[in-house]
Amino acid sequence: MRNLNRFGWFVAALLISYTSFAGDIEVSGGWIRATAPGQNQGGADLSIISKQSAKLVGATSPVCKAVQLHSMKNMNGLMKMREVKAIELPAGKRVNLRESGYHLMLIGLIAPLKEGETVPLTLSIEVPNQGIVKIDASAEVKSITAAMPASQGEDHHQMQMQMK
Ligand SMILES: [Cu+2]
Repeated sequence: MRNLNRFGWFVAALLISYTSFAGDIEVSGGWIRATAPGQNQGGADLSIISKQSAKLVGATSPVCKAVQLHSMKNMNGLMKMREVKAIELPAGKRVNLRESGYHLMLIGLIAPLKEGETVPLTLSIEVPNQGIVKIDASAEVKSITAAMPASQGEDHHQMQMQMK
């Protein structure tokens, strides 16, 4: 999974749009907060619509060492994150990661993320009868103070990370 996707960089440089299509799957609205000094990880959000039921099973990015799928749960007032193996994409339904209690965790950022930059992401989506489909997407780096959607306003940095 450590495949540095140079082609992804190239595509990201050409496209200002944050929507990408691959067959029957559309990815849009990707974004991540700019990082604070010393911060080497961050959570990215995006939305996926798949015409047939599928599963998001992984992601990579050239800007970090690894990308994990994380779920976020409120446990006795503490937000806890943990890695999940897959995120279900019901047929025809728009799945926004944040709203569904998930995010992409970019771990081991190689350089700070600055507002206005574009982070290339390659998503691995398991589609019945097609195996794993790779989709190039991107996330816009927004201001460090950019707010999460209303119900998910908890600051990512303050969450406890619970790894198996
Ligand atoms: Cu996380």
